[in-house]
Amino acid sequence: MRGCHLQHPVPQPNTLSDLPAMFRCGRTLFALDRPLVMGIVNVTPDSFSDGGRSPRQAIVHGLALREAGADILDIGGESTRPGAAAVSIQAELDRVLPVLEGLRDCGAALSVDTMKPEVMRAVLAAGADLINDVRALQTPGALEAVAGSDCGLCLMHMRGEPRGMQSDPRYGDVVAEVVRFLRERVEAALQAGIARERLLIDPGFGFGKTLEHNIALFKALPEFAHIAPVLAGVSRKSMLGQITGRPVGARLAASVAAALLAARRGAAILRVHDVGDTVDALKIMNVLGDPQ
Ligand code: YH5
Repeated sequence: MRGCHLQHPVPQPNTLSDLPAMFRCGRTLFALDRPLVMGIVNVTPDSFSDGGRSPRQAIVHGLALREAGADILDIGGESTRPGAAAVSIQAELDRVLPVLEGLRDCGAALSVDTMKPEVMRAVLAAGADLINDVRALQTPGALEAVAGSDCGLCLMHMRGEPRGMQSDPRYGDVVAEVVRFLRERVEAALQAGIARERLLIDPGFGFGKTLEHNIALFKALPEFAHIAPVLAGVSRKSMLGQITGRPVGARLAASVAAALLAARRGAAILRVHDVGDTVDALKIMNVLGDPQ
C-alpha cells in the first residue's frame, strides 16, 4: 500500500488555499491532495507524553509508525515541553543522527525537530528531508543553515521560550497575532531565498497558549491554510486533557477526533503519536464522510 492514494485520500479543499498544492520536502514532492500523517519519534530519555527512548528503540518505533502508514517521521532529540532541560548540540546530535541513519531508507520522509542551526546543518548533511523548528527559524543563523538545501521547513508559532511559556500567556487577538507572526516568518524565509513550496506553517498548539487560545486557533485553521499548508499538532496535548478530563495516557480518542477535525479544517499534515489509529479514522472519514 506504500504511496497508494487509496490509503486515506481525503482531498484537500481547494477553496481553502490558492497556493500550489505541492510540498517539497527533500527527497519527496508531496501532492497535498490528502492529509499527510507525521508520526512522532521522540529520542529523549524523559518524554512524558510518549515514554523515554534510546536511539535503538526510536528506530524500532519509527519503523512501526511507517508500517502503520506514516508519510513523515518527526525525530526529536530535544524535549520542548514546558520546563524541560536544555540539551547541548552534541547530545542532541548523538540522539538524532543514529535514528536518521537507521530510518533513512524506510520510505517515509524524515523530519528533525530542532531549534539549533548547528543541528540543522548536521542533519541536512546526514539526509534529513524536513526541519521542524518550533522557533520558526528565528535563531541567528537558522535561515542560513537551511536556505541552501531543498528540505521542507515547518515554521511554528511559540509565545516565549519552552521554559516558562505556559505561565499566564496573554494576547489581544490570538488568531490575528499568530497569523501576523506566521506571515512575517514566511516572508523572512522567502527573503532568504527559500522557495514557497518548501514551507509549512503551524499555529503551535500548547506553546504559550491557554485552552481558550488553543480553541480559537483550532477554529481558525481554515484561515491559516490561506497562508501556507498547515501542520497541526494536538496529539495527546494538555488542551485535550482539559476538555476531556483525561490524563496523557488516555487521550487516544480525543487525539484522533481532533486530528480528523483538523483535517476537515484544511490541515495538510497531522503530527500524531498514534499513526495507525489516525490513518484508520482518515479512511473512515474519506469513505463515509461528507464530500468536501
Ligand atoms: C507541534 O505542535 N509539538 S513537542 C505535550 C503533550 C503531548 C505532546 C502533555 N513539536 C509540536 O508534542 N512541532 C512538539 O502532552 C511540535 N508542532 C510542531 N511543528 C510537544 C508535544 C507534546 C507535548
